[in-house]
Amino acid sequence: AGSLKARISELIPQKQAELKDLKVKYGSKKLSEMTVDMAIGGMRGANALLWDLSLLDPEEGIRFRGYSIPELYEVLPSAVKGGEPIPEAMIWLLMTGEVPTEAQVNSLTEDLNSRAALPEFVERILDNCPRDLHPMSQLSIAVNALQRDSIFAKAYHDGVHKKDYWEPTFEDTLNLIAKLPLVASKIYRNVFKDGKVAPFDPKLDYAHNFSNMLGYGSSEEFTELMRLYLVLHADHEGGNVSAHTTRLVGSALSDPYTSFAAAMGGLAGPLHGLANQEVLRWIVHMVEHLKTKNPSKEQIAQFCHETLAHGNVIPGYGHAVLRKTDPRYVAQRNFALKHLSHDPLFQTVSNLYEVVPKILTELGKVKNPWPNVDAHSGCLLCHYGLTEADFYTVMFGVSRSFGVLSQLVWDRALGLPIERPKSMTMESIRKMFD
Ligand code: FCX
Repeated sequence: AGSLKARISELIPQKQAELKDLKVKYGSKKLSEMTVDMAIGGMRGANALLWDLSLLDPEEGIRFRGYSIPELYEVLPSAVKGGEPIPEAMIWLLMTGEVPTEAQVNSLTEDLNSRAALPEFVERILDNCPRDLHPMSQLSIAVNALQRDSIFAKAYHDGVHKKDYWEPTFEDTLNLIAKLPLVASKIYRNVFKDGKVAPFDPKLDYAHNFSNMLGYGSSEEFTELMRLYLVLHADHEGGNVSAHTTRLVGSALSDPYTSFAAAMGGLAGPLHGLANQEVLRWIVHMVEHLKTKNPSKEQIAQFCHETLAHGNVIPGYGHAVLRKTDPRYVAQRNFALKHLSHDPLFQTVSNLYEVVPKILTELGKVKNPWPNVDAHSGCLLCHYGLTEADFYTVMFGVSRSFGVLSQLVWDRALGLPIERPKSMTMESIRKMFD
């Protein structure tokens, strides 16, 4: 009692009734039209997924269970007075739709900490990965290996009843969320440092252990940055590649490990999560190319034009749904203004904000010229010495587990079916309309 699992168990009948009511009342209503353009164009604008954890408004940005990012700062507890919200509180909010009490947050921290250890063979697999295997590939490998202990896969094998699917899904989800900081830290320490990971301390919270194991725990500010980072990247409604992949693969009743590993393959794409790596690489390249740590706005504009002339995108700018500056960008900018306003890299990131939107607008085809979450995260991490851009998307992945796996628990609790949209050939489309 009092645990996250107990609370979810209480909420399930209500949510099942709500879904039934939705079907009865609105089952035959149209959510949007589907045009040929949409089928060709990545299904942009198709309202085709049910996803309860968060909703993205094109103008306002993301709301998590109804709360905007500024509102999260008001309602979620923080570890430092007036500081960043605690990731465990975010997990509770995403899973239940309810703001947790401090006691509930503490119980979740304890629960997660009791699940954090890795099987030895997974550590060995990571130790045997070559250093030049991309950290995201190593993450997928480790998550797939953790699948050995999937409670859902075993329960399914043993014939668990449909109505109980959510429970082993929940166990796998919490186990995986708990283990990801150590997986990520091991990858980081192996690839970029001496391979040694600081010991896990069961008395500390999730973000504090994560920053310790990465090797940055002596800085309270970095730990606060981890809290912010882990909260901001947790979910971005259901249609983005990592969320949709988890849903799609999970809908075949693949277990949470397999579903999440697949999602990490999607997050590793440069148009999605890898953009945070690309942003930093691109800025470092610009600074080197221009031979100054403080490029002027004119120099930055010139460099942007060159990037576009080469047929490349400006990483960190644009979005498939958003049409304004990403509030996740704003939250990171606020963190920078509070803690590192004189950092030269931050100055450049700020200058980009003044230069890039105008240039992208002039192209005439970019639907959103404003920065997204990935335009800012690298400069914050760099400030504290975490300069290895190839690692950034792994941290994004740790956070993304909170949202996509919580939704997967609900997919099982609500009995959502296997996904199977209909596809068309060019010829069949022609025949339909000629
Ligand atoms: N720089 C240059 N061109 C861009 C651009 C950018 N930042 N953003 C969009 N465009 C171009 C597109 O490439 C497309 O060109 P085309 O017609 O010649 O193919 C045109 O503008 C229309 O695209 P648009 O409808 O605005 O954008 P999409 O919905 O197709 O794609 C992404 C959205 C995010 C993929 C796109 O804006 C992009 O490539 N941005 C850079 C990469 C990035 O930052 N990704 C991270 C997004 C996100 F926050 C995340 O998932 O982490």
